[in-house]
Parts: sequence; C-alpha cells; structure tokens
Amino acid sequence: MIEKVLPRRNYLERSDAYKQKGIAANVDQVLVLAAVEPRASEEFITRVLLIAHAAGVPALIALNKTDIPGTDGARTRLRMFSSAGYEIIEVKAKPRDGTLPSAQEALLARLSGKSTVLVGQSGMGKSSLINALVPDAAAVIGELSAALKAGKHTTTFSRLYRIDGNSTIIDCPGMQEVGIHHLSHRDLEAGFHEFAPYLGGCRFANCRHLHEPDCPIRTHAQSGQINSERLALFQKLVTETGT
Ligand SMILES: Nc1nc2c(ncn2[C@@H]2O[C@H](COP(=O)(O)OP(=O)(O)OP(=O)(O)O)[C@@H](O)[C@H]2O)c(=O)[nH]1
Ligand SMILES: [Mg+2]
Ligand SMILES: [Zn+2]
Repeated sequence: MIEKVLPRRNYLERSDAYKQKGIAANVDQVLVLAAVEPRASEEFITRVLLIAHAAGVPALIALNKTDIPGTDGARTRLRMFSSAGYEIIEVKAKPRDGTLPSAQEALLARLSGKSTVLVGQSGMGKSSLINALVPDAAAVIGELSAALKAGKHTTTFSRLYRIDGNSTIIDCPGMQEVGIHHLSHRDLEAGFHEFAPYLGGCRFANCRHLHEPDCPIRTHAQSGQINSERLALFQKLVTETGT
C-alpha cells in the first residue's frame, strides 16, 4: 500500500541508449559489493561509482568472501579504488566453513543512521550480507553456477530492510550492466575526483585525456600521482561512450 510519496532528493539510475532504469531514490550512500569469487569486475565497480557520483550520492566498497583463497589477489585489484580515496571494508557474509559472519561491526558503523543501497554483480553475496546484518531478513541466497563461475540472479526485486530504528539497507537484484549513457564527459571527469587538481591544466580546453599533448592527467598517471589503471578505465569509458 502506498502511504505517502516523499519528495525526491536524489535518484540513482543507469541507462543505455534506449532506456533509463531507476535503482533507488533518497538514499544516503551506495555500498558496492565486490567478492573474491566470482571475481568482481573493476569496470563494473567504476561504473557504479560514476552513477553514484552523478546522483550526488557518496559510495563505499566492501570486499566479501575474504575467507577463500584468492583474497590477496582481490585486495590488490581493489587497490586502484583505495588509492583514489574510496573506503574498502572487508567482510565475510557467509563463510564457507560455516563460521559466523565477520567484520559486521566495521560495516554496521558505516551503515548506522543512514539509508544505504547495496549493489553488485550477481553472486557477490548481497543477500547473504543482508541476512548477516538483519537477523530476521531471510533473504533468499543462490548457489553459484559452476560452469559459468557466476551468480544465478537469485534476487529478482529490490527490497528495503530495516537494520535498526534509523538505518536501512536495500537489497537489489544483481546487475549485469551498469549503463552510463546519461553521463556527459564532464560527469565522467568529475566522477574520477582525483583528477580534479589537474583539470584545467590541459593544453586544450576540450582535452579528453586520451592522446592529446600536454595533458597533466596523463603525465600524472605516468608519474604515479594518479593510478594508471584508473586512467585506463576512464579512457576506455570515454572512448566507448563517445563522450
Ligand atoms: N565462501 C563464502 N561464500 C559466500 C560468502 N557470502 C556469500 N557467499 C556465497 O555466495 C553465493 C551467492 O550469494 P548471494 O547472497 O545469493 O549473492 P547475491 O549477490 O545476492 O546474488 P544475486 O541475488 O544473484 O544478485 C552463495 O552461494 C553464498 O553462500 C562468504 O562470505 N564466503
Ligand atoms: Mg541476492
Ligand atoms: Zn587532458
């Protein structure tokens, strides 16, 4: 039953050339869930960070399944995000050996008093994390496909759960694509907020930081002040979206 429609203070959306898809509105933050296995895609995470930035919503990252081998490799792959200033919280929502979930305290502290939307690829353990945070949630958890080494899109609709009196979290279906068609070149640039000190220093006012000469974004990536993997993803997205 719809009781009341509140004014919209923000709106998180993704889009392709044909349509926009709303993810959530009026949230305080986005929690992007990555996992050791299935291997989280850095491009996926980057795209979520971009749509969050464009919606004016802060984002943080959690790495799940830190009980399984390969955790070190996953940590290394996520370093590009911590070097850009994003907080990464390690969790074990549903350890394989049946031990209790861990690192909930650090995460709960970040979720306290806020409304959070939890997004990630299928199989990262979003619903498992909901169950660990909200004892009576009973969110349905899926198996992984052995053949595809991927999630099976178990969650099919978004649902808001109450963690306590003033904290909520929304479980979403796993996303395959995070389209950023609604973002301009400026939105992309702004989403890579570590570029900010160097913007304006490019020789060309309309520099896209791809191959142009005298581009401080590129020279700072060469000298290490900007993470070069971040710049490579920025360039890939700029080229793909034609912005
Ligand atoms: N080893 C390990 N496995 C986990 C952990 N958390 C979740 N899993 C497993 O990951 C698989 C997928 O979990 P779900 O919670 O259904 O993943 P989801 O992100 O909600 O997936 P969708 O609803 O399809 O988007 C299940 O087999 C879980 O048991 C963890 O901390 N460690
Ligand atoms: Mg789920
Ligand atoms: Zn430039």
